Amino acid sequence: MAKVKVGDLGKPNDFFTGFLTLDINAAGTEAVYTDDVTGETIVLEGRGLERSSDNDDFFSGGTITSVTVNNEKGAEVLDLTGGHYAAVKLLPAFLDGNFKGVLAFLMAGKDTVEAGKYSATLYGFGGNDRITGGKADDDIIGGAGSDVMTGGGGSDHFEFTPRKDGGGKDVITDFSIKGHNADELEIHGDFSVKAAGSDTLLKFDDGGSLLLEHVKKTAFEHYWDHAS
Ligand SMILES: [Ca+2]
Ligand SMILES: [Ca+2]
Repeated sequence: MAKVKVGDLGKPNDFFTGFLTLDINAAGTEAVYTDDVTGETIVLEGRGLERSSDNDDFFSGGTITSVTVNNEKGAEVLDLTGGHYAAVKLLPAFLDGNFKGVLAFLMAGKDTVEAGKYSATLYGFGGNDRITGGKADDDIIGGAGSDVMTGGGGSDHFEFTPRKDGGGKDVITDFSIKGHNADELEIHGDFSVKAAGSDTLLKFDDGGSLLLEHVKKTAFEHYWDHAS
């Protein structure tokens, strides 16, 4: 289970051009990918980190336990701790899905994801995640698994896609329907609306559900009629 703090990351796929240089320290405990074009860096800590003899940019072994991503100005935009990853799989994940592919690889399990002081795009990816936005306006996308999401301050945008296999019981703890910090809900799929005490439960035709805590069914229906 990794703990992830996300700063001013912007759109993940704007990160890293693919022109990367890999440096590894002699002890095999720290490795740094530097983007030769932008100066952005990914700092990896772990153990037994080894460079592939076939390709300078690949690892041939080792375990990554923490990851820090810095932008072109050297500011930290993502900090991940408590992970356990086979280093050999990192660059293939990048080649497969750019930097978003790296994040999907790092965050495939059950994670806690938190925003810093900037607006952030917070992905949960696979696994049952706990995602918490900050004071600013955040984009929150839980992905697969059953995720618990809290927007925090600001006007947050939640994106929900039900899964065909019926998995995914998500919860939004602080969805705000009105006022100047009203949140937005973007839903891909058809659903029915049920009252659940003082909460509202959206049940999706393809399986899965989304619980909006502290939102009354009538208030949600009024909101959705105007939003869609
Ligand atoms: Ca998830
Ligand atoms: Ca927020």
